[in-house]
Amino acid sequence: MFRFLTAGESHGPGLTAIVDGVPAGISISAKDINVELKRRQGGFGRGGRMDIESDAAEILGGVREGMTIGSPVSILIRNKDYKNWQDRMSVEATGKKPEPITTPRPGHADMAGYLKYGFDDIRNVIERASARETAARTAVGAVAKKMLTIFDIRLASNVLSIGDVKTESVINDMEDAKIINGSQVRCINEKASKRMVEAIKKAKEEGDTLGGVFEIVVFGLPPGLGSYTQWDMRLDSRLAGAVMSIPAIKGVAIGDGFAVSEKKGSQVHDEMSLTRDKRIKRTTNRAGGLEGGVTNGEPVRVTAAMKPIPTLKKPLHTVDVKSTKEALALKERSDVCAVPSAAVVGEAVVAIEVAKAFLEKFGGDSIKEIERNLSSYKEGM
Ligand code: EPS
Repeated sequence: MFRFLTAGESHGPGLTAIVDGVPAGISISAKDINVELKRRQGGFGRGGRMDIESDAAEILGGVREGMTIGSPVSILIRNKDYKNWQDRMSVEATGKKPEPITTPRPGHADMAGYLKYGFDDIRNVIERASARETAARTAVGAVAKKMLTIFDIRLASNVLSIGDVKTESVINDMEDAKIINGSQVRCINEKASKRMVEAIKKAKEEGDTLGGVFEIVVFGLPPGLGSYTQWDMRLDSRLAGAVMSIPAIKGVAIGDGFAVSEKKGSQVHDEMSLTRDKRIKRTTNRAGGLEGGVTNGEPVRVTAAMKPIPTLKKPLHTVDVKSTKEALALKERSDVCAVPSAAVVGEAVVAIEVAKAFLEKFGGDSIKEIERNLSSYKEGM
């Protein structure tokens, strides 16, 4: 079973991930992971922290001579910023209690975490709830992507809106991914990209933040991943859960999502016909590649809505939990918009779920074994 855990605080020494169930025989290097880490760090609207960090993975286990060996893959990403935070984030006891944070930001995990764990310093919550954790998940996603690429399964993401600036342009093939990588906001539509950048600039001037919508598309999936036989085997629900677990995501849709509720059945379902060589084809993919929670051979399409980041330069009203007086929320350095980064994280978490489902269906301890299983499945189709 492909599974993983991450650990680490945003301003602590670093982030770690252990990925278990990685088949033997995948060629991987820190460089491969770093490409994804760099993509995640980019995007117009990121704050000062990204000028400090240049995320780099160190692989500490599970890889020998550039190949996975079936053992757990262990990854470390150091936080460069830790050196500036040792007074507040020391792992070892210093005897000097850092000044506690007592003004929770509405919309952040601050208040919920403070109540849940009974802390007197909200810093303990901020540090782990921070979206910095997604760097570790992006690294895990890079391992999943490396495996999927062997089987010609590829992923791309595209920003569909930032604030009220929207585009209808969606990803049609992997060629589109190249255009998107060239956009400052990871949006395929050049005009919309420019307007999105302007919207972020304006929000920054106003001391505000912006959310948005992005899509993730997976190409090359064989039919039959996931299962309708149990609720927790349905791949659509697993993908939705994985994408919803990215900080600030408030909505996830598969295929045409919420829009299908307004339409008639004849306008929603993807009809089947035969090609000249008698293969079954679909003319539309409104289902987003999933029927009954199982891949149907069409590209899988997931869309996610991200709320604006809750750390505002022009802080919101809150209550100081120590003095119990009304106050202004914590004003920390932060991003103005992280939708393009979240889209890259979306690719990672979708890659992880797809890799899990792929290994459930074709699983083996080595890539060679998986190749045999896949080709025998395809022969029987
Ligand atoms: C984040 C706040 C900012 C972001 C951070 C997520 O960090 P800082 O407080 O250090 O300025 O930059 O994102 C990352 C560090 C990252 O790697 O994505 C938050 O509160 O969630």
